[in-house]
Amino acid sequence: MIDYVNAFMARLQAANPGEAEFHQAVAEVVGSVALVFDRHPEYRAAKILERMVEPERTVIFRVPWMDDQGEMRVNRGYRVQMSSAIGPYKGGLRFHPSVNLGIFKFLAFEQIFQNSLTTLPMGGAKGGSDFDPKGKSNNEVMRFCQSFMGELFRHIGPDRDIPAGDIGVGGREIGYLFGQYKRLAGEFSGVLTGKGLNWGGVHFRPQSSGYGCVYFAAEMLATRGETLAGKTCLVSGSGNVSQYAIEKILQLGGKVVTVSDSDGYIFDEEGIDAGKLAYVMELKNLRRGRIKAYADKYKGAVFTPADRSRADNPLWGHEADCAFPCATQNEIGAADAENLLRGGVRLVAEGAHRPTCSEGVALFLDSGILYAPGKAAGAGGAAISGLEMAQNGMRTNWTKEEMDRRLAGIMKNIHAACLQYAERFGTPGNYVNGANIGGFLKVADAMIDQGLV
Ligand code: NDP
Ligand code: 2IT
Repeated sequence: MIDYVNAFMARLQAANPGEAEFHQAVAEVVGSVALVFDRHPEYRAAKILERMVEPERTVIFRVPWMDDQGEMRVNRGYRVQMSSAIGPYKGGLRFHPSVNLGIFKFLAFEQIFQNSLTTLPMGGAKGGSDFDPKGKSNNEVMRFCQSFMGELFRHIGPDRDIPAGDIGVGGREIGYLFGQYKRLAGEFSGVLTGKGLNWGGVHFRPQSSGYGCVYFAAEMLATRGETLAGKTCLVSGSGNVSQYAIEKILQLGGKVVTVSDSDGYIFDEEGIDAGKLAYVMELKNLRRGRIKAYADKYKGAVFTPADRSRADNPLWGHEADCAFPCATQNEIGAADAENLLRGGVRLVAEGAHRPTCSEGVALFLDSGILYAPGKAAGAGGAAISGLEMAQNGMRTNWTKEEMDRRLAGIMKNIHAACLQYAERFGTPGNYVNGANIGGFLKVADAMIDQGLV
């Protein structure tokens, strides 16, 4: 089997040169799925993996727009429609200067498995642009979104492809994108998720990714007879996922001592309480400020600027019980993983997609700590998006309590499925194998049922 895995990866790298994040994501899945091929050669014979790593469709387009000074600007737009085996394409839009085709392929590939794990009928996709919303006025963001949707609308639809938010795309951007889709398509439909509450959105979508990640962590701790109460937690990022991960950790009695953005991180030894979290939400969501301001307001807190020349990020060097990486891919390098283990971390639950590098994942798995990959622990957002699609189709409106109950139930089921598949394929307690195999089998069976697609 090792020969098959090596040959598969060599072919993938040759066919997709320079796409390091995509190679990394596929390598992990191939490693897990090899356990399935050992017992079920029919999946290998049907070339399921070979088909899954080839996007069904990729669209790359020009996005021209005008800034407030009247200057012409141009960015690049992307949509990678990776798989529609179990439902219409589904996945977020990311607006960030660091993106490229390889990053969207990695994210769209991850989304196939994450969406499959939710048990809801959604395929996998991802898209976005190298546009940076930071420092732009609302009008600039609106003009950009309108131009972006001017092309994207041809490729999406409520039964075809349903984008959502991701880094740099929140409620404001979804509103502008939806408004433009509605004009161009001439229909009011559930084409995007993360919509406003009074125009088709669901209660709880903003909370869902962060809350879901902490519900998953609580399930993991329960397998060892523990809870989050009294645990010290490191959280990275200060956006949508981080904010609500912190809120839920606090509700479950944990203590959060870090928060970050791309400029650096805050260490608050006293803990970020509900009042300080409200300040972070206001700073980030309304004033669109930088996290550094936290240390000006709360004198006990220390801001450490990001230093990309260092091999480690000191945020992960603090002593703690649990870590919740909720910012971006590869934010936990090998040195960070070592520091986390040295600092006493016993649980890592990923809110972001692949925030831990491959060496770091191997270290966590070897150490025997509780480690959950983002495709499982971060699935709450996708799950609630799936319910938003159902709500739109039924022209109904579920209550907040109903959504929270469903979210907790879905995270519990994903947790149980990960453990069950890990056990069945001979690696008990390995959430990486459990998530990859559980996500894979449902999609693979659908592909076999549907013939050569
Ligand atoms: P936001 O844009 O709301 O927040 C992103 C946070 O991460 C910000 O604090 C941002 O800092 C920081 N960040 C982004 N890029 C970098 C970088 N290159 N280096 C350091 N910090 C960075 O995004 P979300 O909270 O929605 O997304 C966070 C992660 O969670 C992503 O990996 C996303 O794919 C994943 N995710 C999102 C879901 C959702 O529903 N929104 C669902 C599941 C997963 P700054 O402000 O400086 O850019
Ligand atoms: O990464 C993610 O799960 C998202 N950005 C949200 C996906 C979705 O369709 O809601």
